[in-house]
Amino acid sequence: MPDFAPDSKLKFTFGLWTVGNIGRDPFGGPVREAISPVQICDLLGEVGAYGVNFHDNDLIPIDATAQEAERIKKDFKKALKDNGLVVPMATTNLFSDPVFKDGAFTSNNARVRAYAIQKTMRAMDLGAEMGAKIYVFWGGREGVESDATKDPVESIKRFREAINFLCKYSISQRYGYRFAFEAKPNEPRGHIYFAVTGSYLAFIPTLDHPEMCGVNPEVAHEHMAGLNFVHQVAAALEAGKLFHIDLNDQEFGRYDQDFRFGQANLKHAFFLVKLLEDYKYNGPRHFDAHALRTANYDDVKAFARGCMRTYMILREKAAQWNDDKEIQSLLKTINQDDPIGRVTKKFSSANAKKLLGAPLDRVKLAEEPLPYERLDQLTMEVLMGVR
Ligand code: GCO
Ligand code: MN
Ligand code: MN
Repeated sequence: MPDFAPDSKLKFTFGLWTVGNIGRDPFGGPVREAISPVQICDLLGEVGAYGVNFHDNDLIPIDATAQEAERIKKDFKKALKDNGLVVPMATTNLFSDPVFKDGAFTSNNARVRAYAIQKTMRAMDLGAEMGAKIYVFWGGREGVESDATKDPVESIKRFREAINFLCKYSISQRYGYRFAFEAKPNEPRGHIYFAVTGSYLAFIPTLDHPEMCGVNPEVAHEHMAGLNFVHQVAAALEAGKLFHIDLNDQEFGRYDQDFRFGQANLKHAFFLVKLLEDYKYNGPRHFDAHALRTANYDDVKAFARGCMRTYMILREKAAQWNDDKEIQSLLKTINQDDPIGRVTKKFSSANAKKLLGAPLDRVKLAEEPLPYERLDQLTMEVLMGVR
């Protein structure tokens, strides 16, 4: 029996804000004592994580003095080293402070927009200092409760202006960042702009530096919108734009839950892991989740270990599925190749003529077997551990 220990090649990461979450929710205050970035690194080192990510203010409080900031950075760098952790990704907190109550890059106030860009430049400096090469943009407050309050077209233009400016800043500083946009349909705003990953995939080609920009899809966010997350990730992968991924779990139709990876929808989690492994995704696998509000720090460790272990187990299950002779033979039956397929690969008048003359009998075609019941049951049996 394999031990399913976290494999550093899979780059399992956690944010300071994830294992450091103190369990506050809209109905109640904290249930866990806050622990410092150094203590979080120790915890992550203990459970075997590969890296740690942060928002600027997870590491350095927004009101810290320059002296305090220097001390915090020094301690953090030591904690990274002591625990063998790297920082693959950094991001900006553009949502907690009251200044961002009506958005950051899309605020109606030009001075708030300028402050948001300035804060991001400083946070990019901080991320680069810690070695981050991926910079995430999650527009938590970029949205509205009422469309009376902001012009949605103007908001897209404002967001583009900010990103174009920041791409050029990264280039001018030689930071080598790749930007990853994270979509979410709602929470904390009633309606957040760029609601799904596909919205960003359409936005990226309109930027000055599309080659620097990709996406950071999150399981919970697409599930909140009732969408198939695996398909969103597939679209990003196919476009060469999957730069980062936020793994967690979420019941459909509920509040933003940020559950442990695989906790709620095991079958979706399986197909997600299978997709990432089959297509050799090699970016960080970031668990943007937090432990249940009932957890103490021992249970927080169980949560972090559980995220990684579930991924490792599902990876093994995906390999088993790919090696299963019966499953493979069913896949062969289903995926029928035929020389006619070559004709539609490329349009030419000769191919158009060939296709028009091809004897394609719709009644016979509809009779071809599609043993999907059998295939799905075998998949479930792999997952349930009886194969
Ligand atoms: C959320 C988001 C955030 C972002 C983070 C990084 O629902 O709150 O998932 O956790 O991922 O701010 O930008
Ligand atoms: Mn989220
Ligand atoms: Mn996230």
